[in-house]
Parts: sequence; C-alpha cells; structure tokens
Amino acid sequence: MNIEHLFNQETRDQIIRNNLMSDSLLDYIKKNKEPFDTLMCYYECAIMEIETKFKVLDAEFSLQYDRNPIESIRSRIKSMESLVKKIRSRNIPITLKSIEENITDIAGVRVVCAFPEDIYMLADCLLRQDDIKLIARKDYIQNPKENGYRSLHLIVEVPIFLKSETRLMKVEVQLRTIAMDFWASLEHKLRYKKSLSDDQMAEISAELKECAETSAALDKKMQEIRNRITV
Ligand code: 0O2
Repeated sequence: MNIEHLFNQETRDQIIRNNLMSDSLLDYIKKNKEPFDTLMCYYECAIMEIETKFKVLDAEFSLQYDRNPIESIRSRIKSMESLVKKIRSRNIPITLKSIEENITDIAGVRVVCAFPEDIYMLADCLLRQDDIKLIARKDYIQNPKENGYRSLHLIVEVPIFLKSETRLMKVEVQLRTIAMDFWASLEHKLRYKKSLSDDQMAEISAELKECAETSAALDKKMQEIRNRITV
C-alpha cells in the first residue's frame, strides 16, 4: 500500500520534520562528513605537491634547454558519484581507511606533453625524487589497451606535511601526449553515449582504434623530426 493512502499531508510533513529533518540527523551527517571532507582536503594537498614537482621540472627544462616538456597539467579529485560507483563495484568496505587503501585514483594529475619521449623523461625524474614512492606503473603506450587507449599511468605515494603529522597520500599520475589526450577525451564521450545502436558503437569503436594508431604514428614521426632538429 502507498504511504500517501496511510497519512494525510499534514501528518506526512510532521513525520519528515521530526525525523528526516531532525537536529539529531543533521548532527549525525555533520559528524560523519567531517572526516571525509578532511581526507579529501589531504588529497587536494597531495595534488598540489605533485603539480609543483612537475612545474619545477618544466621550469628547469625551460631554463636549461629553452623548451617546455609539459604542455598542460590538469588535476581533479574523483567525483562523489564516481567514488561511490567504484566502492559499489569493487565491494569495498565503507570505511575511510578501506577507501584510502583500496581506491588509488581519488587524487588524479594528468600531465600532457608534446612528445612521447618527454613522458618517460618526466616519469623518471619524478620517480627519482626521494620523497616519491612508486606503488604501481601501467604502460599503456608500450602496451596499448584493446580499444587503442594510450597513456603512462603511475600510482605514487607522496608525503604531505601537516601541522603535527606527515601523511602519505596516493596520487594517480597519467602522462600522455597531446594526441593521446585528444583521442582519450573523444573516446570518453563515446563511453557515455547510450543512444547508439550496437552496430553504430562497433563501427565508431573501430574507427577510433584506427585513429589511435594514426595518431601514434604521428607522435612517433614528430618525435623523430624533433630529435633531428635538436641534435
Ligand atoms: P575518471 O573519470 O577518468 O576517473 P582502476 O582505476 O584501478 O579501478 P583500472 O582500469 O585498472 O582500474 O585503471 P587504469 O587502467 O589505470 O585506468 C584508470 C583511468 O585511466 C580511468 O579512470 C581513465 O581516466 C583512464 N582510462 C583507462 N582506460 C581508458 C580508456 O580506455 N579510455 C579512456 N578515455 N580513458 C581510460 P576512470 O576511473 O575510468 O575515470
């Protein structure tokens, strides 16, 4: 039976006011939200640390070699929706400790370079730093995904220095060329396109895969030309 048939409007309002809008519920939400907000703030700090490291490397290269290996840096904290979906799909216990341990891409830094060799050079420079610990490395440039996706992914741990403690935070760093980035953002749009038929989806996926190979060949050619110019 529907709740509307059991109570009149006035009674329903009263139930909502006394329960769903009660002070005790608001206190409960506040108490439980605070530690979550604090953790997200720590991830923001870790992003700042990693971004600064890449900016420093870029500045040094600009000074020494008169060129900038980094075209752009984009960072993000994983959205609540995407975080909840991951917790659900992986069946992770809903505690902050287990979220922190199991979800390694809450903080994400994407570094876009013009040339493929700069990706590896920047990754090596970052990983050589004393305070960086490599947790995982996936090279989707050497081993592209079946759909054509290319990028170098690093999960690293970086310390953040707080008022009275040092905390190690995990950050996912994605390094890719402009061409790989262009491809990934188009392919990302396709993933969320629910209105296409299976045939259309298969046709576009095949074309995208072809584009990934063409753009990888272009990246390689441009790299070779740059190497000939700068030798
Ligand atoms: P968003 O919105 O970018 O955060 P894991 O992330 O550990 O659960 P997986 O698949 O092993 O699982 O991680 P992987 O392969 O390192 O990829 C993680 C991220 O890389 C994705 O994050 C994307 O940003 C990017 N990525 C990986 N594969 C593809 C791909 O085929 N196409 C595109 N466009 N991007 C890809 P999220 O969580 O999917 O999304």
